[in-house]
Amino acid sequence: MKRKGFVALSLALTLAIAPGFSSNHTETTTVDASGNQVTIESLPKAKNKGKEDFDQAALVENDSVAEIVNEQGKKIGEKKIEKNTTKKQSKEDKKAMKNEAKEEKKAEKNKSKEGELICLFCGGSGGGSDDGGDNGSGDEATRVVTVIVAADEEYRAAHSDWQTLTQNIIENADNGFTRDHDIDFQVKTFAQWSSQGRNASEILQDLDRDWNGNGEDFLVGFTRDSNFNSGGIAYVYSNDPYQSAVSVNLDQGAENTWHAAQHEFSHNYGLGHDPQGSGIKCIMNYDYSYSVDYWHQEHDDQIEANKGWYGK
Ligand SMILES: [Ca+2]
Ligand SMILES: [Ca+2]
Ligand SMILES: [Ca+2]
Ligand SMILES: [Zn+2]
Ligand SMILES: [Zn+2]
Repeated sequence: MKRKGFVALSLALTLAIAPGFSSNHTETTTVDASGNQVTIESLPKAKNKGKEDFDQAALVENDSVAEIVNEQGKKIGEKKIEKNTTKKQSKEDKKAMKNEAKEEKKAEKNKSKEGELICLFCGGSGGGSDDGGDNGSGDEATRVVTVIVAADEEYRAAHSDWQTLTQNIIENADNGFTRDHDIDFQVKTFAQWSSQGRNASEILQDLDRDWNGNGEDFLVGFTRDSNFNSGGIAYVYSNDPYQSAVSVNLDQGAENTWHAAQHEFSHNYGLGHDPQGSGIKCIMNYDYSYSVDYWHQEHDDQIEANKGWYGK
């Protein structure tokens, strides 16, 4: 599907390809299909093979019903999504999880103190002044953000259960957002997508042209296209985008893919990367992207600051 005539424009406006500090790192500034000035960030593929399948049902924060649509945008079915909170039902449990995560982070911070002594340019909270933790105030309302999932032809061919699988990936990817930022991602649409492009950036732009504009907060693609030369890729916005925020994840099995999805959603909130080798434990550091599900303090702050971009 080709809906928009922005192709030539976006290509013409591709401004720069920065060399970056690692061979895997590419950064491109361009304009997306809705006219946002964006940076494209890509995540290398995982080094380790994570779990291929989910061994338990994902934590689903709320009931919802999603539409299934074909490549032409025509509704061809519905999928009921049921709340599943068997792992942590109560507010108390939620608090406990949050505190555990905070403790874990603090421990990590202390561990990396020695590192900070020799790392003059690590920036930020080197002075040990602590963040005072948790913005204290009890429960604010959870912010619900909506998602359209688009699975490409290669992905759908490999996974007859692609709707359940991608749903589980989103519901794992949002657990960190819910725990640390009270943001609940809900899938509203499952779309059939035909992916085209010579590399991950082009495939991201293809998804943007094909499927953006149906009103959800996030448009996320899942691909097995052989030209997709990355683990995941996303637009990084510097302010609230005009339309859906876009990312694409490669099929790397259940576990690696949900980590990538959480990383790419974080880019959509404006987050960049932490320097590799810095020891900063954060999903935005390539060294930990496939192994942790939380952010370091400054990135937490950035998500809080940009939370209002999406949902309500
Ligand atoms: Ca979830
Ligand atoms: Ca959710
Ligand atoms: Ca394709
Ligand atoms: Zn990234
Ligand atoms: Zn970070």
